[in-house]
Amino acid sequence: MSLDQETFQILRDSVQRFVRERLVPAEDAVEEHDAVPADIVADMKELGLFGISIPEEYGGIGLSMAQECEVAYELGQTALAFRSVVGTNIGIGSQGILMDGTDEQKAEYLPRIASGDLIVSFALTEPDAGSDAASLKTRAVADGSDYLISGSKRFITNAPRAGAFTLMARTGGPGAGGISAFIVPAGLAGLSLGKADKKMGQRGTKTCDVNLDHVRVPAANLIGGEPGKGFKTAMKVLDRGRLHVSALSCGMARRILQESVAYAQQRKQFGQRIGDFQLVQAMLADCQAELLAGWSMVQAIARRYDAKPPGVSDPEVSMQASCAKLFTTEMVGRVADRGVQIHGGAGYINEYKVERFYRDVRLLRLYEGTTQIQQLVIGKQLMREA
Ligand code: COS
Repeated sequence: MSLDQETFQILRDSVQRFVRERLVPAEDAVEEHDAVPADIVADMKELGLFGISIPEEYGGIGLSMAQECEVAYELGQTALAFRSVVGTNIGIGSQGILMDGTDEQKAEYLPRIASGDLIVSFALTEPDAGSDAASLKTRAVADGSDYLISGSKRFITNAPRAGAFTLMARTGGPGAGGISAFIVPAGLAGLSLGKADKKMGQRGTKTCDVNLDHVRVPAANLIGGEPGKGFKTAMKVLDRGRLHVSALSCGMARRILQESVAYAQQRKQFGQRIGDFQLVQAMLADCQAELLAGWSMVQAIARRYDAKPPGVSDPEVSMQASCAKLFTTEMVGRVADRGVQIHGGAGYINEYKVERFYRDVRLLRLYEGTTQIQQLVIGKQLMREA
């Protein structure tokens, strides 16, 4: 699946323009009000951003992973809350349905996800199951032609906006093999949301708990129609998501570098621009080199991801996606840290973009698998290959 290069170029240019002309000027409002304005969400729909990863037959744009990464790179160059609005529809919320759903499930849900009329969240994490996802406790018990689902999900991105959840619950015994994935509509009786999480950064991004008390879900909503496959679905979705987050990290690194160069150009100390000092140039140079390394890595691995059959897991590619996430999310952390350093005291003041970005990027090393989980995935695969 991919869009022809010429049409893709047009799309990428529009996204670039949209980021520059619509999103960057709205960054302060998002920071102040902790919300992405509704007219911007409407424009995102118009641009087709909710459906970039969904095939054209379901109303999406049908980008390849490499193309999706290019778009994520552009969206990474502004406050990360904007990307978060479309992020779950593009990635972790929709992809389980696309990869492993039945034809009926795809036909019912994907067109509305692609248009942005339905926001879909990914509900894997629980109060006691974060990195150890296979230990999740939410239970789905068969009851006639339904399942009754009970449990609690934590830090669920876009839950307050969601019309449906791709939700992992235990239908069988302990461990990964006992987990199934369901499409759970948000309005069902017994489903309730916790209070909004107050986060360190990424203001405007909405997360909260999702609580389920005997929520009756038709068996037809079991993704793929077969129980016990949900953990693998979640892992495949995360492989993709990790590449997307890597591209996003590179985009944000680029923005922070631009902010830092601009500041170094105008700020004067000791009678000259601080950008003329070699110690400042060294920090800028390290940012540039690491950004180039990260972005080259993401593009190469995204092409390898595209070369394998869609929806099928390849342990080597999964390992490489983890390498990308490990490197790029740590890299943008270092870039943000240097960005603050270059700005000096101003970098600690909220009016300057680097102060916010410094807080925003901290999450990149945590969600869709911490750095340590990426290390485990990489290490395990290396040992397996040996
Ligand atoms: N694609 C497809 N299948 C995968 C897979 C992948 N990327 N990774 C693992 N699997 C399969 C394994 O092959 C195994 O299948 P079999 O039982 O048939 O052999 C099964 O899933 C269990 O795998 P494993 O034994 O490796 O599972 P672990 O419990 O050791 O967990 C980690 C593996 C730690 C990597 C996993 O739990 C993980 O990614 N945790 C982080 C979760 C996360 O990212 N959370 C973020 C929240 S979402 S924003």
